[in-house]
Amino acid sequence: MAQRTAVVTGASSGIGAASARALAADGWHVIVGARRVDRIEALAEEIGGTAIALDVTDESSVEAFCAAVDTCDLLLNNAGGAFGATSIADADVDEWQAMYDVNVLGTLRMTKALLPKLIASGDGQVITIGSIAAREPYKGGGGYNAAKHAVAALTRVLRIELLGQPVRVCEIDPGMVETEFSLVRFGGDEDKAAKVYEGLTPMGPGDIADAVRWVASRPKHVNIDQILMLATAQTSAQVAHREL
Ligand code: 8X3
Repeated sequence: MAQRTAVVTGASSGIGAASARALAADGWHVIVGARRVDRIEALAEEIGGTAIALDVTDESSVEAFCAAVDTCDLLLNNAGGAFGATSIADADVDEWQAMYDVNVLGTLRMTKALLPKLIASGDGQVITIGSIAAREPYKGGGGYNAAKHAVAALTRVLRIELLGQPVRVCEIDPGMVETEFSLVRFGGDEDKAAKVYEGLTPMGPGDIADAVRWVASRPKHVNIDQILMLATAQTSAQVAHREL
């Protein structure tokens, strides 16, 4: 059988990079996309994949990226993130706009552009990295909760609309994973970012990559619809046991 191709967005770090490594180890040819080209080029070299510049918030970048993808059997929608943790009263509309653009419209752009190739695969899969924030509103979650709830809605609608087509759809919703996520959310403030994981063991990118590779390797007649993954030390977005 010809080598199968996976596209991973947001592959320059964190869950995206770990998933690209895991999929490559399972025999996939992985096309890694991100804005930070130096990082994805190094990753592609390491895993025998292909690096292509990608900004999921930019229509022409998505178009150029997808035009360079000949075949696609798996799309991992991983690019996304949170910007800020302010209350609704103090919400910054530009931050909300940016979160909507990268999380929701980024997932939409990529999925829409690659869908014909995923269908043509005869056994396509879309795996979207959501979040506990897609299931549970929390204080300071505002724009990120709204965006990730929308990502979940998009993913679940896609599953319904593709019924009868050869494309499986899965949503993986992680809780605390130590990546650049909190650093980005808090605008580079390392102290604030470190506090999120203080006194507990968060999940690592590799833990989520394990789920991705497991979902990706189920047989064609099995669709893993949704997975919620939390660190053992948390029972919801803001309830955690910390040994301080
Ligand atoms: C990241 C997890 O708890 O910050 O998606 O929303 S959380």
